[in-house]
Amino acid sequence: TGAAPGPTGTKQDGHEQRGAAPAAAGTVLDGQERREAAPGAAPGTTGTVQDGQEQAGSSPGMHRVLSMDATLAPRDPRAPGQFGHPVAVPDDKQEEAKSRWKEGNFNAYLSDLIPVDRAIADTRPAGCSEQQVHDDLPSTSVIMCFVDEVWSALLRSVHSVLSRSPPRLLEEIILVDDCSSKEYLKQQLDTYMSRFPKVKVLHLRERHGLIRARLAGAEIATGAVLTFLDSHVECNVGWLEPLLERVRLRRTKVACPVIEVISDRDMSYMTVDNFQRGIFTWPMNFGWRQIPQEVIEKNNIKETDIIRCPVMAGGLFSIDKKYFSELGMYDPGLDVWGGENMEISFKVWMCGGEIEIVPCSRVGHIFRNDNPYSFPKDRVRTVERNLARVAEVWLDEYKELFYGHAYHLLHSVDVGDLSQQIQLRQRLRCKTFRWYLHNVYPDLEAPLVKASGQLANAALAGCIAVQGTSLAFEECDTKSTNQKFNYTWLRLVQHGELCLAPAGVLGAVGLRPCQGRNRSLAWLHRALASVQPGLVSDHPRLPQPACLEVDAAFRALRVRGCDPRNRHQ
Ligand code: UD2
Ligand code: MN
Repeated sequence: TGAAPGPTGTKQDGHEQRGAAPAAAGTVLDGQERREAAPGAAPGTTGTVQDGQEQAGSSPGMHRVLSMDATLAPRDPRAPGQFGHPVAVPDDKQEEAKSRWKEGNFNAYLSDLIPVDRAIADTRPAGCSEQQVHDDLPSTSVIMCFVDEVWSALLRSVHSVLSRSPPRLLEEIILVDDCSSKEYLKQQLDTYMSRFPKVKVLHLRERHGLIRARLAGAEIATGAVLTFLDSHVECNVGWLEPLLERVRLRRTKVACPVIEVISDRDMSYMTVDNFQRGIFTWPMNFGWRQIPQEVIEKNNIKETDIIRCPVMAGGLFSIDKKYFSELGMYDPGLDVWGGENMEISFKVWMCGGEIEIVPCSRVGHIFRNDNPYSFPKDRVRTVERNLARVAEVWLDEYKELFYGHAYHLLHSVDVGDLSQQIQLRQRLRCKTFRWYLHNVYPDLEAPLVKASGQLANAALAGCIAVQGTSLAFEECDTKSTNQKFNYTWLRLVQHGELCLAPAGVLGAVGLRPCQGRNRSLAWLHRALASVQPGLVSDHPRLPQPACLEVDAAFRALRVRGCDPRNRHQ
């Protein structure tokens, strides 16, 4: 395959591609029927993507999940956006709406128009409202950090928590203001929130970035469980208890709701396809992937079954507070935005925990196409550096795949001091990334070697061969082990412990002991002419581009300036 794009360019999270369908109109009322039509209790199955879920009758010490929806009979049923319906911008407000888009990279005008406590459709799968949860669930601190959030979106997030969470389980809501510049997020926010005793506002005096802002919130939290949310969400009916139930079941379970979509354009609340896992592709881009239909059928997976995920999206999850602290929380060396979801996911799985999506817990989120706030340093570099930190600490030998897909990072990124993180991993006796791949994410393609085979030149009908510690060019023979080379993700052309390398200024090519990260040993596999791809040395002291070439007279190998017409290259 061709070179995959680095973390550069595209947003690190693949949220935009999230398949979304409008929630059926009137679902609020339909919900009841659906619930009654739900099939009876069936034992869950345990599989790789799924975890057995106890179905309960009327067990002592348990109760049916509380619907807790004060908004089901809304104050103003005819208000725009009520029940999560789409809203249109009036013709004479188009300009205004457009000019306000940048405030949050979504329709801030419409957000202000719809009630901060609107009702939304109960999008839970049939059966969820019958599920039993324990009476003694742990209480939670909800932590929401934000920088320059749109006022009404922030309020709606808070109200959705207040009106749809059992008060007994909601210890507090901690709003961490990550040094916003907007005036209304200062005094006015404190004043508004002062009428809700459970809401605390923490103003950071300098910009921490979302990762360290969450840590600041966690530090003052008093609940047994921490529940992190973004500041532009709407928690749906019955969202909290199913999350806490998982943590209660085992304190190393990290529970994520299904993230539904609040349209950035019309503010409608949309459900998403069921059976989606959080996954990543190289170089650690987050994405969603549907569980294949045959897997669903074979394992008889139901819509309400827990889905185990290789990685979480990042923003919304509940975690036991003590466990989070044992895990060292987040690497505090991660800046601003990005990569922390990979870090926490690898850490949880490799150090004995689990990441789960709980289909009976649903929270809407406004997905934006771009971050609406500025990055103190370059955005792309910030995210890349965060990911490189994660790769260095958690990926073991597989970090070569990360760098292989983001090759430019290999020699340009300064990841900073990692000793604390490496010590933490040792102290926790976490498993290897290889273990993670085999047990948690077996469907990820992660071959340690990128390609292997012969290095042939078609025009001269010969192959490169190793003879002792030097190189020769001879007749191709697929059976000859001397002609077998590996091409690694770090761009090394490797034969055992030896690597193909330009030697000295005269342009001769020989064999040298391999060293993982060494540009002078690296070769880029590039199509130069239309014929076939060749090897271009990445040696920093050779004139670029320098191509691997067969000296036809002496049948020796050398590097020379690339020339598309030279068929010996
Ligand atoms: C996703 C996650 C987000 C985070 C991010 C990767 C979801 C729904 N969202 O991107 O939580 O894991 O991936 O890092 O899974 N914020 C600050 N200070 C900053 C930057 C952001 O407080 O310097 C706040 C921001 O106001 C928001 C939250 O952090 O409430 C997450 O940021 P986002 O909404 O821009 O991230 P998102 O949803 O694109
Ligand atoms: Mn967000």
